[in-house]
Amino acid sequence: MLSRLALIAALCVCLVASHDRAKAAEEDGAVLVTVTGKLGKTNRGAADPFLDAFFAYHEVSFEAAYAFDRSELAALGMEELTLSYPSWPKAPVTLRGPSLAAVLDRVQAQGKSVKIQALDGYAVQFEIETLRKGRFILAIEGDGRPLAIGGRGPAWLAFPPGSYPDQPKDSDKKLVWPVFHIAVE
Ligand SMILES: Nc1nc2c(c(=O)[nH]1)N[C@H]1C(S)=C(S)[C@@H](COP(=O)(O)O)O[C@H]1N2
Ligand SMILES: [Mo]
Repeated sequence: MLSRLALIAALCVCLVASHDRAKAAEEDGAVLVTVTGKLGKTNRGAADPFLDAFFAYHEVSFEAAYAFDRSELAALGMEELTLSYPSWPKAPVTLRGPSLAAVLDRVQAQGKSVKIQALDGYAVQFEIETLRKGRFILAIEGDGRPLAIGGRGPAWLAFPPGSYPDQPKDSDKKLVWPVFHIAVE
């Protein structure tokens, strides 16, 4: 009797394990955004001089960092922002992604400001206080589709007009697209 129970238990363990593998294969796990700098919590080690070539290209080095894949960003809670700036096409764009505040909380950000950097090297700086007060999201979805590389993806820093002190009413210049790196300073 006992051995039959043990067999059933072992079978269950195997089934759960293979289910987890299937799930892992479904979520591709590719990192979209990496947070570096003054963090209380990290989930990866130092930049690899060979494999982390794009960080090296941008002269970004780190001993530890927090790497977010799509599912981990989504798990922070998807906020929705329907946005339009005067220079944009007439139809507003609906963007979804976690709030910057949620990202900063997850990594236990300990600095005063953050630099948000795009693939082309374009970067903007914000006081953490400003990010926490406003409606800043790290959008990973636009009009129902994942933001793609070649488009505005992997992530787009989005916020409505009037989100930071002295933001000109019509200016979307700090809405950084192809975001891949956030440095807490
Ligand atoms: N990565 C990246 N993001 C960027 C920029 C850029 O050059 N590179 N330009 C900024 C500026 S100056 C503006 S006005 C807005 C809108 O740029 P677009 O009109 O090229 O979409 O994106 C901002 N985000
Ligand atoms: Mo601009």
